[in-house]
Amino acid sequence: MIVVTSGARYIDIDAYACCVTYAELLNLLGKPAVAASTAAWNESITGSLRALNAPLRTDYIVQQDDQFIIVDLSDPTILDPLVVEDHIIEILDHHTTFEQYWADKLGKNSHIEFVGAAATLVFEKWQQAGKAEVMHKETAELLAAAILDNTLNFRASITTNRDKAAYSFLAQHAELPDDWAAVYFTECQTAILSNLSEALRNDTKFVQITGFDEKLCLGQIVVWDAKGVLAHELDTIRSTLSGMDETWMANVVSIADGKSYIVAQNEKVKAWIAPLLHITFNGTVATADRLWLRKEIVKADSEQS
Ligand SMILES: [Mn+2]
Repeated sequence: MIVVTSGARYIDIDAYACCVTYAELLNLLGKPAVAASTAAWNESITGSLRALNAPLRTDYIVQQDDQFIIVDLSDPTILDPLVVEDHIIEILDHHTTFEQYWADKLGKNSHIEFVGAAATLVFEKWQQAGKAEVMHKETAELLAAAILDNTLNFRASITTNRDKAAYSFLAQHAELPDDWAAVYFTECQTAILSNLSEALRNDTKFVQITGFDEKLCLGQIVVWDAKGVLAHELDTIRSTLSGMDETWMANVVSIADGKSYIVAQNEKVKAWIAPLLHITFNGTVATADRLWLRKEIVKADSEQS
């Protein structure tokens, strides 16, 4: 059996959609596959999407001869605990850092490409297999949501024309309404605010930053409109992240106004992020003139060092 899976701690809609829809494609092509994950699901997997009941196994027992495909992840230190690393046969991801590691191990089966969503890579697999036209509507909807979410409604700078082309096909195929982005992201925001601490903990990564001995605890939430969140929830953001690590920062991504709001308290963190994003702090909050994804911040940091 081929097990399609992703990261250990939590999965977002991109990882979820990739696991489910790639396993579906492999089965369609006569290769027995199962989507499986032991991770928590974050708020980007909305109630409406969960209600589609895509088959993602949370209780899968690994067999000795299972092989693994990793999607939306390439950091070998945070693979789902299901994974036996030596049995990985393919990677589809869009994060930086481990390109050479997997190229050495997997050769042409390592597909790490800097598109906006890993879901775009999976969609292209459907196209290459000549199966896109027979895709279920629900499958198209999951992939479309993943592309919207990971590209922040195409406003993130990592967005490529490949993401736009994939979304255009998928939205039409799933017959999504024109205002579907607002509908989707508003549902995400409502879920996030219903338990902000948990949402933040489920979307926090510890990243190595230039000039820091310790890793930075970098929380991120993506909402439709951040203004209310910042007016009422700053204390929650502060207490949640400072409870995880002394060296923390939050990236509050506001899609409707196309901006990132950076929250930080530690002076060293502020002194690092302010020139990197060309922002100025007013107390603990700084407003960027554009959207930044966490992975874009990490990339910008590595490029200047
Ligand atoms: Mn992704």
